[in-house]
Amino acid sequence: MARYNARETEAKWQAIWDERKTFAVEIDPDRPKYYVLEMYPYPSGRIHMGHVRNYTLGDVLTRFKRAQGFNVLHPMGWDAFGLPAENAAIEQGIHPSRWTHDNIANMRHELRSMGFSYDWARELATCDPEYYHPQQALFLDMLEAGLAYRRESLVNWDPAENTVLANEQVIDGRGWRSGALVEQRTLAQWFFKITAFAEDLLGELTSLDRWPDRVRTMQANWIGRSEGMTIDFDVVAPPGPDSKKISVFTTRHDTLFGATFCAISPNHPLATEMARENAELAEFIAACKRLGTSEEAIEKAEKVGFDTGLCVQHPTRSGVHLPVYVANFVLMEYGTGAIFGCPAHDQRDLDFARKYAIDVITVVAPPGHAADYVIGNEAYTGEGIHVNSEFLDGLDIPAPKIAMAKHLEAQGNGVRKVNFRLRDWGVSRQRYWGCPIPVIHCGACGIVPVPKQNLPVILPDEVDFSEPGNPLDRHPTWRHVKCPACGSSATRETDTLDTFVDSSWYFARFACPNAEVPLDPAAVAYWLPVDQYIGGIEHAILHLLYSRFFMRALKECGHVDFVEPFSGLLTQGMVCHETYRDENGRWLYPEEIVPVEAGGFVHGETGGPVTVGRIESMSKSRKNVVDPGLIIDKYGADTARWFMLSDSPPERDLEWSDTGVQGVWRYVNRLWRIITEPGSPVAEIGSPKAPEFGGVAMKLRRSTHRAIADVTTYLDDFQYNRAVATVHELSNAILEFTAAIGDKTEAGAAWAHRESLEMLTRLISPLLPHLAEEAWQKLGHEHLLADAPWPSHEAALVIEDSVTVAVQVNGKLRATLDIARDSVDTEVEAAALALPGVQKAMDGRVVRKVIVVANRIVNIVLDKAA
Ligand code: ANZ
Ligand code: ZN
Repeated sequence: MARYNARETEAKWQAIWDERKTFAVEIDPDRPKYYVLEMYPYPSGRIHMGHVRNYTLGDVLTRFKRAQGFNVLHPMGWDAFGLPAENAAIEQGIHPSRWTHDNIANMRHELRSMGFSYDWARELATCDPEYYHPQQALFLDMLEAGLAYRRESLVNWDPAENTVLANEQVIDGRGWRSGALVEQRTLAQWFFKITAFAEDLLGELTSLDRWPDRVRTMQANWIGRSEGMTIDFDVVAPPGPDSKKISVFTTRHDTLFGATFCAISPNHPLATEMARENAELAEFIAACKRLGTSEEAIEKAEKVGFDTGLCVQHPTRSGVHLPVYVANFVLMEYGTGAIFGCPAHDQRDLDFARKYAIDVITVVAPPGHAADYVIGNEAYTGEGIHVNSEFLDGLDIPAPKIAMAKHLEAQGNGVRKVNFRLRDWGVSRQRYWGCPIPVIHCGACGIVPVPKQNLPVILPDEVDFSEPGNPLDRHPTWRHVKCPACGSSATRETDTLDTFVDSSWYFARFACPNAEVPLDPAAVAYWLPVDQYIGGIEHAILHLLYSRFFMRALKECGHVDFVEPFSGLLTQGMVCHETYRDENGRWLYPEEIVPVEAGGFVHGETGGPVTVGRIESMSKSRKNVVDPGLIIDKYGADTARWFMLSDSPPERDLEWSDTGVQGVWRYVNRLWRIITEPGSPVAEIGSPKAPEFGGVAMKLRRSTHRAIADVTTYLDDFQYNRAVATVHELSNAILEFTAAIGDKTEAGAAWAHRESLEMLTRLISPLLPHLAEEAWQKLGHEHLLADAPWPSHEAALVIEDSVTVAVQVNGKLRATLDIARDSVDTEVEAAALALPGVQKAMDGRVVRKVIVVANRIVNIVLDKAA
C-alpha cells in the first residue's frame, strides 16, 4: 500500500501555485470580488497553533469562493511595530529592525509551508517606510480635518525609568520592569477624535448583521451611551474658592432628593485649586494619583475620600447643604469629573456614606414598601415608587426622570445630556519602534506639519537603548530640524503612533500596496470592504472599533466612500491542550512526557510522576503548546488543517491531541488510497455518461450528489466540521460501493465510481488542497484543481425519493427493502419476495397472499404446510 508522501507533494504544489501566480489577483470589473482577511500577525518569531487555525479558516474560505467564481483577494502582512522588538533590543542588543525582519522572514517561510492561498505580492510590513509613509500622509489629513489634535493628558509615569508606561505595563500600581510606584503625570499627547463619531459607531452596529452578537454588545458597552443630565450645584460655603458651581453628570436625576454629598475627582480643577492651600488634601490627591491612570486599578482600589469642607446648595431642597469630598473613584475623564452621591440607591455611594457617616435617604421604595423603607448595607438599585421626593412622590420610572429634567431645566440649573464612555483615542507613544508622528515643534510657529513632499519622516537607524526612555529624545541629530514655515531651529515630534493606528487601515492598503497615494480610489472601491474578517475575540473591542473610526475619518478626508470596514466577522475559538506538571509543580512540555502502560504519564528523562491538568488554551507560560512546524514536518500541512477543521465549529475552542492527529493522518492516507488505488473499475477520464445505472451505482451517485449539496451548504455557513463529516460519509459510501461491485465491469458502475472520486477530490480541495491537487492529477487531469469551478449537484439525485419498507413473513420482521417511493404494488411485492432474508424465511413454502401498505410495510402470508 502506497503511503501518501505529504512532504514531497505539498512542496510540489506550493511551488506550482507560486510559479503560476494562482492566488495573485487584479481588479476585474466583470467578476464579483470577495475579500477574505485574517488578522495579520505580530512577527514574534514563530507561528503558533492559533495562527494555523486562523489562517486555515481563511484559506478554506478563499479556495471555496475562488471555485465559486469570485475574484478573491486574500493578502498577508505583518503588524511589525511595537514593544517586543524594543525589548529584544534592550535585552539582547539586536536592533529592532533586524529582530523584526528576521522574525518576518522566518514566519513567512512557515506560512508558505502551509500552502496558504495568499497573494504574496501584496505583502506589507507596517515598520517599512513604504507603509508608514502613506500613514503619515493620512495623519496630516486628519490633523488638517481636526480629527487629530494635541492636548495635555494623564499618563502613567515610571519615576525610576523616567518613562511613560502603557496601562498594561503597570502591574499592581508599579512599573513592570522597575517595580517603582507609578505616578500620574500630565503630558501633551496626540489624540484622534473618535468621540466625534460615537453616535454613528454605536448606531451602525445594527447594520453589521454578519458580526457575532457578542462582539456588537462589547462594542456597544465600550462606547457606553448614557442618557442623563448635568446638574449644577452652587457652592455656598466657605466663600473662598473661585469656582462658584460644581457641575455633575448623573443618569439618575430622579434620585436627586436622596443626594447627601457631592464628590469630585482628584484631578478636578477645583481639587487642584484647593490643594494649593491645603497640604493634607495635596497629599491625599498625590496618593490617589499613585494608582496610575487605568480605570481597572481605580475600580479595584478601596474607595476613599477627603472632606474638603466645601458645601453646596441642594438644587431642589431649599436650605439643604451637602458636603463636597474629593474621592478616588471619581474619574476626571467621565462626565464632568464630579458626581452627586445618593447612598440609598448606589452601592458605591452607600459604602462611602457608611465610611464617612453621611446621611442615607430612601427616595425609591421597593415594591411592597413605603417611604419609611430603611436601607441596610445594600443599596436599592431596582425600580419602585418614588418617595420623600416632593413633586416626584408616587411616580415610577420613567416619569420621575422626565419630571425632574423639566423642573431643573425650567429652574436653569440642569440640562439633559447624552454622555459617552468612549474617550478620544490617545495615540502618542514615547517609543522608538513606531511610526513617527510627522510634525515639527517650532518656538515661533507652534506645531507645524511636515510638508507632504518631505515625507516620509524616517526612523533613524542609529539609536541607543542603554538608557530608559525614548531613544528618539536623546538622538543627537534626528530631532533637530529647520521649521518648514519660518526656517528657524525647531525639533521633531519624538512621539510615535500607537501600533493600533497601523492596524486601523492595513486592510485598505492591501487593495493597493504600491500606490503612490495612500489609497487608490479605484482599488479601494473595488476591493473594500472586507467581506469576511477572521480573528481572535481579544480584538473584539479596540482594533475593530479603531478600524471603524479610521474609515469614518478617512471618509471625511475624502479617501474612501464607505464607513464599515468589515462586513462579516468570525471570531475563532482557541486551540487548547492538556497541561502537565512534574512532582514539583513545574509545567512540562507535551514532548517531555511519555505514556505508561498503566495509564497516565511519566517524565521522559527523570521517570518522575506527571500530573495531568486541565485542558487550557495553548500558552507558552503553561508549556501546553505544540509547535506547528513539527506537526507539518511529520504529517504535512493538510493533516494539521484537517484536524483543525474537523474537531469543532470554527468559533468554538478545540482541543489539540496527538491521538487525534494520528487519526487524521490515517484518514488522509485512506482518502489517498480510495482515490489512487480504487477497489473496483473506474471509467476512463472524460468517458460519456453511462445510459443507465444499476442499484449499487445509483446509490453511489446519490451519495455523491448529496455530499456535493451538503458540503456546499456547510462551507457557505462556516460549518467546516460538518463539511468534514460529510466527506467522511462520502468516502465510506465509496468503500461500500467498491466492496459491493468488486471486479465486476459494468459501464454504469465504472462511470459512477469515477464521478464519485472526482467529486470527492473537488470537495476536499478547499480543505486538503495539496492532496486534492495531487489526486486530481492522478485522476488524469491536466489543469489545476485550484482553477476548477465548484461542482454542483444534480437536483434529481438528492431528492429523498426512496423509502425503506419493512418486510414481514407471517407477521415477523424478516427484512427491509429500499425502494423508490410510491412504486406500484406488484413491483414492491416482487422485490420483497426476492430478498434473501425473505427467501430463507419462506423455506420453500407457498405464498398465500401479499399485503402491501404503500411506502411502509409488505406482509407476506404463507400457506400453513409446505
Ligand atoms: C447620581 C446617582 C444616583 C447615580 C444613583 C447612580 C445611581 P453610567 O450609567 O455609566 O453613565 N458618575 C458620573 N460621572 C462619574 C465619574 N466621573 N466618575 C465616577 N462615577 C461617575 O453612570 C452614570 C453614573 O455614574 C452617574 O449617575 C454617576 O452616579 C456616576 F442612585 O449620579 B449617578
Ligand atoms: Zn517656525
